[in-house]
Amino acid sequence: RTITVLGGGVGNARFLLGLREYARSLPEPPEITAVVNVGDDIWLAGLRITPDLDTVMYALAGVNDVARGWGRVGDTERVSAELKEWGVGWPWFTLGDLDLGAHITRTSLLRDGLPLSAVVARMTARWPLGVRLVPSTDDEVETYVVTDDGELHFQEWWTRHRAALPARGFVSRGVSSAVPAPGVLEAIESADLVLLAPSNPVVSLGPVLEVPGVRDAVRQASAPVVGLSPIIGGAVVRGMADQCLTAVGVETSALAVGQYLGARSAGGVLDGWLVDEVDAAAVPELEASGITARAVPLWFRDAASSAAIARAAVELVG
Ligand code: GDP
Ligand code: FO1
Ligand code: CA
Repeated sequence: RTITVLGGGVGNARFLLGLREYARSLPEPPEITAVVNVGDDIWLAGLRITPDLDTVMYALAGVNDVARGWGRVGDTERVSAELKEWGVGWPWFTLGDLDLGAHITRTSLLRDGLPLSAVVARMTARWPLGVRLVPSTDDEVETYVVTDDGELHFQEWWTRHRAALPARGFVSRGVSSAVPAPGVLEAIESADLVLLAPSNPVVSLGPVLEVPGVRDAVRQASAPVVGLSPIIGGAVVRGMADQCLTAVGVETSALAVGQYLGARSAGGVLDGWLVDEVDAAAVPELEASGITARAVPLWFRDAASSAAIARAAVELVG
């Protein structure tokens, strides 16, 4: 059996930890492939930074900074302080010393001519992750935020402005000529189950599905497609996804996000949608829109609760 997961950074990483845990408890563990968003990626200080891929890689390797949600645990910022003195990079964007090892390695391999997917395969081989990571595309497709004062890179809007500048929308620069990375369409088409992680639906899942061919592959997959709500009780569990939802006119609720992704039977991407217990009232309305729904605890608290969430997602649509 094979399971393919689409997602972004933190929400995706937490879910994948649970899915890996659950998979390992099965007599025949499925192979897991994660197709990861590259829309947050950026060139900074001459280096290619890939936040969502790194967040997932570090979390699965057990070397991530759990409290902060990005970068390496126990990292230091000596080089970053020097970059500030030199006036290179962004003063509000910290590249940790250990983290810089990854950015230098990635940039070096890219400059040798390797596509990003090959770079990710090389770098993730350092640890036994138990999940194959694939970028959604090898092309540079970066998310820009449309504001009243023009467009700015998603990373500047998110980290410098903490998503507080009113956003009118998001654009994936270069997406129309992008192609899915090798293995992406195959992973979706040949999977026994496709899962949408509880990721930011607008700037994590959105840019993955927007790569030409990916949304159609999900819509036409022979496997069931099941998503997990990143919204619990009308609030984002962490982060600023509510600002992104507001910008695209979607209410911050498990029901609205499920309907935004939509039933596959009605032009969307979902067969099933898991919501938290506190959102149980949304289940009948979701089912009326053609989405199989169930309410279960959706907070990733520890290995056991995360594995139980993964199991509920795997078992939602038979
Ligand atoms: P990012 O790229 O780092 O922003 O991470 P993702 O896009 O993969 O996921 C971000 C989303 O994860 C946030 O909007 C949160 O709502 C969601 N999230 C984080 N922790 C939890 C959790 O414990 N349970 C659920 N259901 N969602 C979570
Ligand atoms: N987030 C911050 O809020 N401040 C930072 O200085 C910062 C640095 C950073 C460096 C590498 C990396 O992979 C991620 C980093 N992040 C930082 C997280 C990142 O900006 C966002 O949380 C994600 O792109 C949203 O998914
Ligand atoms: Ca992200």
